[in-house]
Amino acid sequence: MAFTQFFVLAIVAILVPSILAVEFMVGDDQGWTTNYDYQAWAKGKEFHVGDKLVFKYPEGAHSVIKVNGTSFQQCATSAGNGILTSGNDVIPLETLGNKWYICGVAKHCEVGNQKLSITVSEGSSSAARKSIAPMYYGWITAIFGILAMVMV
Ligand SMILES: [Cu+2]
Repeated sequence: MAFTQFFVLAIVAILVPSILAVEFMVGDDQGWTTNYDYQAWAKGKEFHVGDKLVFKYPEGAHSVIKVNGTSFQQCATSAGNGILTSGNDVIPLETLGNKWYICGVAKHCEVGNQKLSITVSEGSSSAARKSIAPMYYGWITAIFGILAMVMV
């Protein structure tokens, strides 16, 4: 019995932090494609460490390459950066600063403007986070409290 409770609580403790992270569907309904204004899409959005970018597209139609600022400007697709091609590419934002992503297929970047640049900032300033974070710490406290009781 105690083990079952522990198991359930452990799962809750693992799942709850995922609520804090935001998953950004790049291009929203349009996904990752050509002739879409990704700068307009990114404008007004706040990206934080722990969030994720999801690039959705028909497999084989596009790709996602993380590049530096210079390669972004030039649409230069050097192989060393790693290329994602699954059509459902999830990129966790792990560090602060500017991130650049381009499509490596044909001239999608040059001609189709299939490129995205974002800035990952620290802190959690969005309203949603502010309301969720205290709830999360409340949960953790409750979980440890119940765990302590169960363990006795
Ligand atoms: Cu493409």
